Amino acid sequence: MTMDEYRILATRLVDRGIDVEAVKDAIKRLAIETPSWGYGNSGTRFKVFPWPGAARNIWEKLADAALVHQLTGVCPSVAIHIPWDWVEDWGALRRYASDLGIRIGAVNPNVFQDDDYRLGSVCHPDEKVRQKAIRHILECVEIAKSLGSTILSLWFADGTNYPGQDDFRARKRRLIESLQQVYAALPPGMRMLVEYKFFEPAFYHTDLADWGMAFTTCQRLGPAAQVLVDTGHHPQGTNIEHIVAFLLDEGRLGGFHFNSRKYADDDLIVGTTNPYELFLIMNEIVAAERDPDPTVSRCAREVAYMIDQSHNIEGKIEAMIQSVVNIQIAYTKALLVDRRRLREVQEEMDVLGAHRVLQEAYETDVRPLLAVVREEMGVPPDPVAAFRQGGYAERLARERGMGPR
Ligand code: AFD
Ligand code: MN
Ligand code: MN
Repeated sequence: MTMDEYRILATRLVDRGIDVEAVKDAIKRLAIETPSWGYGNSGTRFKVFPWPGAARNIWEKLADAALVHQLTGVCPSVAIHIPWDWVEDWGALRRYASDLGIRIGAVNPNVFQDDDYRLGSVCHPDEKVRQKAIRHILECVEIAKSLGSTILSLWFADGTNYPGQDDFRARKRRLIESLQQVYAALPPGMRMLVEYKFFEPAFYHTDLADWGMAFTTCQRLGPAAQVLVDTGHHPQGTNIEHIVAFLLDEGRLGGFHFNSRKYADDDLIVGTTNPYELFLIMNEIVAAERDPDPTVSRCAREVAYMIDQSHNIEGKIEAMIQSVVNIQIAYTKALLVDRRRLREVQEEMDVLGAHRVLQEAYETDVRPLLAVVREEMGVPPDPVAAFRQGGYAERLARERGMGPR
């Protein structure tokens, strides 16, 4: 990108009445959390293709996350997953992250891989299994406290594979009773984000299958419980931006797990299969940030932008940087929507006029603007190119080899 391209774009934006400096400040404020599990080898149930240099433990995952933050300037926190990222000394991990210039973000309990969880965890028919899951989640609350984390990120694989296997309503009540025990242990300032998923690994029903079930569960728990929208967790054709708007208006949008889906929970790089949907999601958030209702505007401003992807055939770090860039592009385009004009044409019930206001923002190539913002932040104007030209992948491959499969 050249300065001439930026000047031409900035001039056009000013002509459209856009405060370019305010847009640049908003871009700099957008913090994106990367997941520790995105840096290690991962795959599908068919195969894990090891990647040369992939992180082999939490220390290497944090080092890779710090590199992504160094090259993008907007990824100061890393979500961790317990027990995958278990360490003896949480204080040492917190200091290690801090020395790298990053911090630990959301803490994700794992109540889907232990053999005891074959028939579920917090919804399991056996009280002893439910209590085991609750104890693990409570332990994660303590870990979050010792790491200075303010987000407990909950996803449950709970569900059934056959009609009649279990009682839907009994499972719903077990879920609420279990989560009420966790909610009671949340320290002030910590949020519980409740994630839904319409199927997998349960194939007949999932206990938290959609946004409505997660929303209702959060309402039953209390104000520190909010919904986590994983963009890969919806049936084909779902209008995710409408769900986002509804949750924002209720003050219950806690955050995202960003990825792309073509058919199911494909965990692909966010913004690659449907960048328009990502823009429309960001458009709802940017609009809500300006809502006169403080519940709505505060919720929008506190959204946790977290990536949750599984890079099966591509390099982990490059994929993560590309994800961050794609999120920044969508958010920047959403900042360019002429909201006053949009409201005017909506009130005039000018159907296509209103649609074109969004299109005008979406069709704007914002890369020159992002390049200048990055230079002002002291990071490379093209972080993907910087990674590819920096020799990082080759060095890590030499140092780490192929890692665990
Ligand atoms: C899987 C689940 C869900 C969860 C993630 C991390 O589908 O998205 O958030 O693992 O535990 O992708
Ligand atoms: Mn997720
Ligand atoms: Mn998922």
